[in-house]
Amino acid sequence: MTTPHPRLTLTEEVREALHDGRPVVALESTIISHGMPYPQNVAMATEVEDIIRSYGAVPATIAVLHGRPRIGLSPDDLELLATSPDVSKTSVRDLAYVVARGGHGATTVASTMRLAALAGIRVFVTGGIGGVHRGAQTTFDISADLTELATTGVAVISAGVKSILDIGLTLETLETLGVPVIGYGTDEFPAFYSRTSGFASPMRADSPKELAAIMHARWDLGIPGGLSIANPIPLADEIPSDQIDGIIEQALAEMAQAGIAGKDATPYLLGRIVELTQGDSLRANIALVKNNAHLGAQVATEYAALP
Ligand code: PSU
Ligand code: MN
Repeated sequence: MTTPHPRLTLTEEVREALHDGRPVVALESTIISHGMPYPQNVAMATEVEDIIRSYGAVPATIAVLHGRPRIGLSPDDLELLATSPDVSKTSVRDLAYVVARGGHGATTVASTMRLAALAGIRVFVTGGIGGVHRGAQTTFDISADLTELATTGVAVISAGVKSILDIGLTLETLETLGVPVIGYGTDEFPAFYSRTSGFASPMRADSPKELAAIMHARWDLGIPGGLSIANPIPLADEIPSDQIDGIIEQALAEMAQAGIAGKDATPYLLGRIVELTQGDSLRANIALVKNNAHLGAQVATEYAALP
């Protein structure tokens, strides 16, 4: 491990783990600041870090604070991200702007991947990735998460893509971009709240070891870019698609009515779905992130153990 990039601030715990080649798991912060309400957001962030530590791996939650990209955060940092209105949703487009102005930024999947890669972290756990929005034929709204997966070498563990997005077009775009999409223990691509989506998963793996082997093979072959590992929500926590689909349709219609678009679309929809499900979607969201943390810690451990 070379010296950390001078723009990054790493916690001691993360710096030592990377130096020693021990497993480190990156975590994003948009999910905290703009993906869940307080106080469930900070409770989730803390529990997820604890799950990763329970495997002997080190969590590295990533954000920009006072203009410094931070790899690993303190409990006070998490509280700030969970409560402050001065934290902007920061994708790759926004990173330089937030850094140069000394602001606070909650990083999306795309910018978290970029900063994780800069720090030398190869495994990243989140809830859901962004994708091709419904109606993208006219809005052109395609998340930078997809283009980042095409270029930055980090394995992203999510519970798939929720049906606020066009799942079919998202999978097609990932194929075009050369991104492997691997269902974990499933032949069907999962749809975040639901274990099923009606779309086949292009690839399948059944153990953390297999996943680590695919990561290793890709990068050993000199293929840049990341991998999307899709881990279905546990059965006990799932909201079946026939229950959630109508609510998603309603939230989408209300968003169109309100004229909300662009970077505000995903936070608006997530918040509205929590309201319309009276918190059921939030409970499912927290459960699936924790489930992904269990898998991510094991994948990072297997990957670190490779020769
Ligand atoms: N999906 C969720 N929760 C989230 C997000 C997506 O269930 O918090 C966030 C992630 O940070 C993701 C971002 O990278 O939304 C995508 O936003 P956009 O579509 O504006 O790129
Ligand atoms: Mn967008």
